[in-house]
Amino acid sequence: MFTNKLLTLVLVVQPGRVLLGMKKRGFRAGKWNGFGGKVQPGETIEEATRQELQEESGLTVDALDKIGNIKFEFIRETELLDAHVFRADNYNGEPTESDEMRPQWFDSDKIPFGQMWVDNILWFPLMLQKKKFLGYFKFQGHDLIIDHKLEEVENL
Ligand code: 6OG
Repeated sequence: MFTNKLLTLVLVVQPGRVLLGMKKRGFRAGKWNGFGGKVQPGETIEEATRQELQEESGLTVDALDKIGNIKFEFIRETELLDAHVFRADNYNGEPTESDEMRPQWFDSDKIPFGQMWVDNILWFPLMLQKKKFLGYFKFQGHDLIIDHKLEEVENL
């Protein structure tokens, strides 16, 4: 039996730069990523996205654009991750380090892909161009993609 885990991921983008967070603890520690996490029961996906962004970066945002949906499967694991990806082009507040995350701006042409989940390098270019996409990535362990699909779509 496969179970589905709903996740959110949000990228805060400014002209020429993107805000990423270094995860400080948990089994995903040591990687730069957008902000996000699990959708809790009773929460909408957008509420969860705003909540995680606020907790992890200190920022609030007005408009959130839905830009992608990515399904992650891990070989020999039964939990599928269903990540809803958003982009925010405006924000309020100042990026603030939390117990969980250390936020930092990166120039759009200097994204630290070597220290990110390996799927990011494939879909970041679409995200930066405001193109919407659907993705599927099958991982062996945490560092190897053994199968994937990525397509640009008009609507999500
Ligand atoms: P937790 O709260 O569950 O954080 N996430 C991934 N992001 C990318 N780009 N690739 C992956 O490859 C990922 N797996 C998880 C989604 C979940 C956060 O991490 C992201 C959520 O924002 C497998 O520790």
